[in-house]
Amino acid sequence: VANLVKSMTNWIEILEKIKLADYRALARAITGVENELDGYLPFLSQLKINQEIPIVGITGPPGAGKSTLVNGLITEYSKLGKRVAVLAIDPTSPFNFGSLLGDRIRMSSHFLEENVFIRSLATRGALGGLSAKTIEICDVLRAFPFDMILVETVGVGQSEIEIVGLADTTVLVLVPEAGDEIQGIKSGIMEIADIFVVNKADRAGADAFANNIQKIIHEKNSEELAPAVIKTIASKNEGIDELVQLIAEHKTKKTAEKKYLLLAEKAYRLIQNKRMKDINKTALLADIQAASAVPGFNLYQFITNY
Ligand SMILES: Nc1nc2c(ncn2[C@@H]2O[C@H](COP(=O)(O)OP(=O)(O)OP(=O)(O)O)[C@@H](O)[C@H]2O)c(=O)[nH]1
Ligand SMILES: [Mg+2]
Repeated sequence: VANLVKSMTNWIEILEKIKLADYRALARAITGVENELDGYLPFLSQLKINQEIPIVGITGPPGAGKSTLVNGLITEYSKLGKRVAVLAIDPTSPFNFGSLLGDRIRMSSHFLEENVFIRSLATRGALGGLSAKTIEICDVLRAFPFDMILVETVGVGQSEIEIVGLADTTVLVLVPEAGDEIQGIKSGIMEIADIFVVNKADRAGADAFANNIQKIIHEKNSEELAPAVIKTIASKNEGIDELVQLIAEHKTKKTAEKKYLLLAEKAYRLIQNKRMKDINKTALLADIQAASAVPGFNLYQFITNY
């Protein structure tokens, strides 16, 4: 009991400090939520979450240039005096924004320290996939006075679909070489993106690829609802200002309906996680091993015990 009280006192302190834009408290809160430290649920219920802070999901295949784009976006938003949080989920390459930023922008580190918060989150293998604690951590970030939250996820299959339930705006980053994968894109990812970015437009085939995407989009959507397609060269900071513009426009266009849909989607996932909480995968494996050794084992009978 003493321990619990102690950590609760901590949480209250953290809560107060987050309101005052204390980055260290924010980092501690995220760690606490990520590891489900005692008292994290009451902490979450006490948060004053600003739903107006936009969450922009940046997704796409490995190496498409997502981090480079995020870096460019940070630069643009910083120029506009905005405070930005970046959440990198399961980054395939170690995040080294320090060096990225050092190379590309000669911005005072003081400014960066005050206006940019970067955090990676490992969720691979976690029960429930991408959203293990992503929703909660984004909400912690929205209790802090950020102007914008960027979430980078490597999109291979399910994860880019999941980002849609989280982000207000989903940016799908593709590269011209993805041409042969366009079939795969058609069959699902196509529906999720609000903005298509054809990055590495310095490479051959970018125009043809962008036109191809345009064609598919316009077959499926009315003129008004068709997602935008732009070409960028993230490594040269080309097209970033246009992307900033498109993100802002999408925010204004976003309907109230989508807002409720998003909230319902998040609630669904949180409830799902809550209900599955007592299911231990390792124990499940052991149970099923024992049970399936018995002749006549039936999976449907087996799960009725759960
Ligand atoms: N030619 C060219 N290279 C680029 C461009 N944008 C990024 N790159 C390079 O592509 C490589 C991958 O870029 P990242 O930004 O790390 O890509 P990512 O999508 O974040 O990669 P993961 O997080 O590992 O999935 C780097 O070497 C970048 O310098 C571009 O517009 N043109
Ligand atoms: Mg990356």
